[in-house]
Amino acid sequence: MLTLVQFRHSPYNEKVRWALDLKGVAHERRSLLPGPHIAKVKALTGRTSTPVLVADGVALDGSAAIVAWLEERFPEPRLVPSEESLRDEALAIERRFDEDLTPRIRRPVLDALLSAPSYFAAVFGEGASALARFGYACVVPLAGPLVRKGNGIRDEASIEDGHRAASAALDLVAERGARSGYLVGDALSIADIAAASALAMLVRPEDSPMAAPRPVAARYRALMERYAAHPGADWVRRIYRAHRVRRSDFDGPSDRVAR
Ligand SMILES: N[C@@H](CCC(=O)N[C@@H](CS)C(=O)NCC(=O)O)C(=O)O
Repeated sequence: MLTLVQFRHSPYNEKVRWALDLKGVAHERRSLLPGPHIAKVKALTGRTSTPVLVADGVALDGSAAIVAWLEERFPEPRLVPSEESLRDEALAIERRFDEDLTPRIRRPVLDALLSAPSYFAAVFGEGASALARFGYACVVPLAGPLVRKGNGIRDEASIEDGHRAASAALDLVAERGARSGYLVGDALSIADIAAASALAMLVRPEDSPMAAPRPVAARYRALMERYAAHPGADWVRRIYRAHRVRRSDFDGPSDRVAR
């Protein structure tokens, strides 16, 4: 059995969940809260980042490495195009999001969430008991400086840089997605999944695992509204509607989930 150790609301975790769901891979999900995750994840990989996929006692981290591992063992449907030039293009877009755009977009997102500790707890603790969420909301302000530091949120300029990344990413998907509906070639690939998972932090497609818990905190709602009318946000909603379903949001074993 495979186990995905994850955060519920996170672009890299969403990317791996999406690949697992499309490929119909039986697995168990274990959701952790940011902060308390550190000791548990360190014990698995020696590092702290999620997602972590545990297969036969071996733990693998890094969303791109996990998707490549899945692609090799569960080739259908293909998420990495077989034609060489399309493959290079798709992997380059995945890399651009993973290494540049996604971490920068995350800054205004985390900044808005940290300004509302109980909403931060609602987002990351979705599915946990009300008591657990309340307890977590109390410690979020203490963890805030660490989360900010770990995500490069130093000052207003670093948040503004995140907004520039958000605009660049939305322009990219609006432009490239206008041809066939997909970023590379004429079928869904890891490029679409990496881009849509990252932009889902801002767009929060309804009826998806990345939907924003209601009621949405005011600063976070303002952030969502800032980008809602961008044509790139339409692309994200379209990709989610066509290729992602709410029922893929679960904790525990996947065989208990209705397909
Ligand atoms: N390059 C990594 C980035 C993963 C990452 O940044 N994960 C964040 C959640 S979005 C995380 O677990 N942060 C907590 C930490 O690193 O301790 C990947 O592709 O998986």
